Amino acid sequence: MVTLYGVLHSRATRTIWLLDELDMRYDLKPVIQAYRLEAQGLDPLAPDAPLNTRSPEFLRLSPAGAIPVIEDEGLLLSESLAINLYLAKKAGGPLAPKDVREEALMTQWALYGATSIEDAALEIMFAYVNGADEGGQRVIEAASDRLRRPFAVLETHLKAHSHMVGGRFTVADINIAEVVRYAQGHKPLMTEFPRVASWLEHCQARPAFKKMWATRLAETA
Ligand SMILES: N[C@@H](CCC(=O)N[C@@H](CS)C(=O)NCC(=O)O)C(=O)O
Repeated sequence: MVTLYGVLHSRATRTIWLLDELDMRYDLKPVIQAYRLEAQGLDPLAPDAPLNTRSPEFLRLSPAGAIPVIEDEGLLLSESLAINLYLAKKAGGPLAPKDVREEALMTQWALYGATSIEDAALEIMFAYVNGADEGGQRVIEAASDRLRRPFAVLETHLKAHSHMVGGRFTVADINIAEVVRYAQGHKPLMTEFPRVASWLEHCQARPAFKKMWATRLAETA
């Protein structure tokens, strides 16, 4: 069985969504971000601290000190988008690439999401989490400016294609949806890209996303 280290308030969401889509059993071992403990005034290295991204035991699994990480039959793997591509390929079926060309396209979109979208989208999400005050609004505007070009790429792609790859819902949709989601709270940006917005809503209407989201909302840590 796959062991997944992480919490739902992290990029582990994308792997949990995929695991449920694949109906793959997994064991979730909670590992919280060290910075979240510090924000609560706790020392991540205190003997009674919960397992966190700076715990020596966790750093043995993830030298980068980042969640999510999976352990599967002796394979230790980090980087959420790579984890998802691996799990989809291992499971096979419609979410996986059907050939090397689809695999190449799925890799292309995962890298595009990570390098051209994720950072700016996260800035928007954190600005809203922190109350979107005047400084936050400036961050949101600057991040939106950086996202207009990659979102236009997605918009053009989704005008011609129902999904990211292969004309069906795949791991590529999960990987891009989970990166775009960070900017979803900024409605003025999303309304500029109606195809992206409707594709995202369609992805998020899937039972596996809803299950993951309900679990995330219930997470106390
Ligand atoms: N590119 C990595 C990023 C992993 C990452 O930064 N994870 C955050 C949580 S979403 C983390 O563990 N931060 C640890 C910390 O800052 O202590 C991935 O996609 O897995």
